[in-house]
Amino acid sequence: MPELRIDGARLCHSLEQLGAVGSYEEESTGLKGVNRLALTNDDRAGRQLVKRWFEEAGLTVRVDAIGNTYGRRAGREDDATPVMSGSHIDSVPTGGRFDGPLGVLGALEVVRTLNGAGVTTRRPIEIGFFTDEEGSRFGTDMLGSATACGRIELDTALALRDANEISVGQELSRIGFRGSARPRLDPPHAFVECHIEQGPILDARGMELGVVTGVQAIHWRELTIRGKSAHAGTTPMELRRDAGRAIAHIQVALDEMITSGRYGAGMRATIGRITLRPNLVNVVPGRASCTIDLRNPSDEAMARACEELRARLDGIAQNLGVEITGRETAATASVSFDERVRTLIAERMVAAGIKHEDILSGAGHDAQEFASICPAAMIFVPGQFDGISHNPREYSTPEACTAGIQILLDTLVTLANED
Ligand code: HGY
Ligand code: MN
Ligand code: MN
Repeated sequence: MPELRIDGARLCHSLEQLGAVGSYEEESTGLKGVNRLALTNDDRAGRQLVKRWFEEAGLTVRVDAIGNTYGRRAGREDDATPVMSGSHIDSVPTGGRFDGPLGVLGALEVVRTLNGAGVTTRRPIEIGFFTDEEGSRFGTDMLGSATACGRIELDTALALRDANEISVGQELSRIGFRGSARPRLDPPHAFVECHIEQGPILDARGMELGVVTGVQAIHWRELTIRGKSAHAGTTPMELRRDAGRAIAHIQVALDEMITSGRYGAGMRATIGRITLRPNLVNVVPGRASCTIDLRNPSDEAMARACEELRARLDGIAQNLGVEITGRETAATASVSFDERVRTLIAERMVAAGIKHEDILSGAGHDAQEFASICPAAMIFVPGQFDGISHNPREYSTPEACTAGIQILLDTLVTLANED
């Protein structure tokens, strides 16, 4: 087996090219961000570009009924169970160039390197990108990979609607990515994803890469608060039913739940989106909505926190005379990645003399869906500027990206050549 070295310049060039699709200039800084919201025209353009690259790399491409797009590289024993790798190319509206594309284009770089070396593996290798990993538009994260691995039924996924009541199914048809392949995957031999850490830990500890131990539990909720609009000057406080004030109380309740320590040091809560109506300076908001994103490494603590949150919401509604209704939009239990594959990854990092450590993922990833059907694991690449992500400042160095994808190649080739 010739020594296989990925082409870091080619990888970074592909990241630049894809990063230019759906790019925008952040007014305040002039920085280039990425807005490839799921199933928009920009997402379509990104999908078409990567799908063409898959075809140019000689892969057999298929698109499934939820828009997941796979490229298959034949193995010597082509009916052997494939080894898989991939991630997502949709972004949050204020995204960066690396979140998702590093895993998709890194897997493509592995294929391009094998092609260049004329190396065939025993097992087939399948690479892909999954629909709407971010959940920013249709409300639930890992939509495509969850459908591929069976956590979400296809019909449920297709029926999800965005804020304008447009469904996933309609948009997939509109952008030409509503494929015919069945979305439910047969369990692959293994699934490995390379992704940026999206946080400050690895860089702060001087680590070059991370071996991901698992993903923490995630719980998303959308709340609607109904009160009564009133004049801000003439309405005494005790007569108000202020929907906006309810959100302030919810934030204070979440703060108290976190600082109490009742749910462990790892508990995190975010109210990321707030809308007020009529949203005017001199009118008490009669209606409001907000999202709550809870994260916790412990499923048990997450369940207790959700329980207390429900009770807190009832109390706030009663005290302020408002109605609070809500729906859970995402709920994934904590996931542990496969010991054997993690060890295999760590051994390659040791052999390459790469400083690395184990790390729990704070963010959700497609690999966590695969953990329910096959041995799955992840490689983390550290980011600069405290690892900021979901932001135009998102940046990982070419050296870090190259190191991460080189380990991805070494790992995938080992897995694809084993019995
Ligand atoms: O929200 C997350 O953890 C991921 O970025 N979808
Ligand atoms: Mn991601
Ligand atoms: Mn993300």
